[in-house]
Amino acid sequence: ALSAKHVREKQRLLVVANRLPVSATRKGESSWALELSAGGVRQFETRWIGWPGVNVQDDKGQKSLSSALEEKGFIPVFLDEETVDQYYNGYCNNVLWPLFHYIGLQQEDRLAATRSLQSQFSAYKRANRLFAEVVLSQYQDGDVVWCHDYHLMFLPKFLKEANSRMKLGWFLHTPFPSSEIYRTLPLRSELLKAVLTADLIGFHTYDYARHFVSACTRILGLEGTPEGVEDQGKLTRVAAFPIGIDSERFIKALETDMVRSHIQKLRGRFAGRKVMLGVDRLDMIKGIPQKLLAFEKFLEESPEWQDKVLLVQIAVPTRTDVHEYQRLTSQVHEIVGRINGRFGTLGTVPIHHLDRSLEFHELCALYAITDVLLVTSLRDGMNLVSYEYVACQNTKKGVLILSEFAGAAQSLGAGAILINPWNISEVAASIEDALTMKEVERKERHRHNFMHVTTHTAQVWADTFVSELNDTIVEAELRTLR
Ligand code: ADQ
Repeated sequence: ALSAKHVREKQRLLVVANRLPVSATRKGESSWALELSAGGVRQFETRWIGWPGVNVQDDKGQKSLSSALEEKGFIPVFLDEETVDQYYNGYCNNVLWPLFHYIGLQQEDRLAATRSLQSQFSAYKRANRLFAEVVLSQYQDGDVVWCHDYHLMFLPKFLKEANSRMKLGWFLHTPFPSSEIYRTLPLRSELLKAVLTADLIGFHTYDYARHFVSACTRILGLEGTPEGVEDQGKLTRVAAFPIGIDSERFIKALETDMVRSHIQKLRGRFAGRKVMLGVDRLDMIKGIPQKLLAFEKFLEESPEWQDKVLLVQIAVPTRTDVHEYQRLTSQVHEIVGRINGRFGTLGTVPIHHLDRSLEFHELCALYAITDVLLVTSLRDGMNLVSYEYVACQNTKKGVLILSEFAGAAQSLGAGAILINPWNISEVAASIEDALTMKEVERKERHRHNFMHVTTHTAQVWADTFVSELNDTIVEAELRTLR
């Protein structure tokens, strides 16, 4: 018979991301209120490692927050303000984020940024080292480690240097740009080599994976294979793992009294008009000005719709301290003001624009009553808002207008109306098509999308990535035995 020590315990998964999926508020010297927002991976005991999003420098604060978090399986990485500024605001958000989204920072901004690049890059590495130290303090033999996103491209390297047998995956949530864009990054090779130390590298789409492999072949001179990238006989697997949402959570929420009564309220408020919706973080990549201009063009060209349709645009401000983002906010406000001035009446305005985030029940109700969702991202890793909308549309069967530059276009393309957000006339025409689409067609398109969203869930995504990571290791071990 097996003795107790031979019975295998659940394998552990360490998920490492810049931000812990939690928001922590200090209530006293040693007490904290935590709001959690994370699932796990089915067959694993999951631990989360990341920055808690608050600046805590005193010992008492760090100790008490650590123990509050650890009870929930969260391990904090504390970063000081200087590091957050240089690593997070600097290298991550001002260098990698725009580059990965093909955002041409104005020449002069990019030139000015070049001067601080080296110190930001050092801070980036320093922060990645801090993450590595915390991961190593938690790591036990046999654990699987899953690193996330562009904030942590050095983490695989630091971890493998400390323990070459660690099973290690890295997933990018943003697009990976064409190698012709990527190669303009001054420290392009170091970053690529660091990521390549992982055993499995994942992207949302095949295109992003292909761009990454091209960058490795063209910049590092390595060999790209259908499996991934090969360097002196060592293969790093590269593949697409499209993310999903917890669709059940949305579907169940629609049955609750809170969401139902909210739906009634919204229906009353918007009675007699078709509702179009946009839900985005107020970010350059989301194409909010383009969306507004397309809506304006539609109202101009289809005056019969002017008092029969409205656009609700929810735009959560992010990075409000950054100049470019302030400029975007004013630009959006100016366009909204102009359109409402042109097409509004004493009774109502065509655009309802909110600069804030919504509670979950408000968001679900809004998704449920919406006739047309407008996603006009100029680049977007995936875009989960489009998935959430589909999950909430089983009754109404509304239409999704989706940018071809969102990763979601690869998965929801057959059910959505795909658009190029830069072509304002095309988007305006698509709005008309969406508003007048016959029910049979709406049902058919929705059926397709709903099937995808409810089967390709976040859970399936995580399970698939992690089990592929496990298989990759086994294959590599077999190869070395041969
Ligand atoms: P994001 O750029 O944040 O994510 P997205 O995938 O659309 O974009 O997810 C946004 C999330 O925030 C959604 O769950 C949405 O409900 C929520 N949200 C947005 N606006 C909100 C509001 N006003 N109120 C409340 N909630 C709001 C990054 C990449 C994406 C990629 C994801 C996941 O940029 O391309 O799909 O990671 O990998």
